[in-house]
Amino acid sequence: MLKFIVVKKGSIIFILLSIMILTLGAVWSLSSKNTYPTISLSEKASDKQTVHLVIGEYKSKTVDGNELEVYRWDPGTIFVEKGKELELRILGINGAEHPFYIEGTSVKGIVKKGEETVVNVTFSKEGTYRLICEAHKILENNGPMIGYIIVD
Ligand SMILES: [Cu+2]
Repeated sequence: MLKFIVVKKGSIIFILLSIMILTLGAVWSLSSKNTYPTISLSEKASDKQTVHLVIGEYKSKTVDGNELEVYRWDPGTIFVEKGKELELRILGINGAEHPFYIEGTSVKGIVKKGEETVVNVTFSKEGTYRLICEAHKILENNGPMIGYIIVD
């Protein structure tokens, strides 16, 4: 047996108004002035790309009391455009000093605790370049402190 749902004209108007209010609310909340883009949308094609990194540390103890410690670039992987100048701004938070180089380039430097080190590099070839801290290259030296620069 068929059942018919009787909807009054007033109910339809109420439902349509509710949908409209919800839609307007969603649009308003998404366009809130307190948000900012996570990428630099305003950058012109010719501008350099700036990436901020910090040096952090993970620390832990095993059940038998051994301390584990590793230094990290944060973020550990960055994406950059081929042929566009990259300004890398690295802030030292954990660890006294981190002498580093970028594999496949002549870029090298030192990041010290509480200081920001700035290096500029332009990659002309696509690929993955490793940002390596010479002091913390391997597990035995509180590493691997290796970051990845993906050029595309
Ligand atoms: Cu290091």
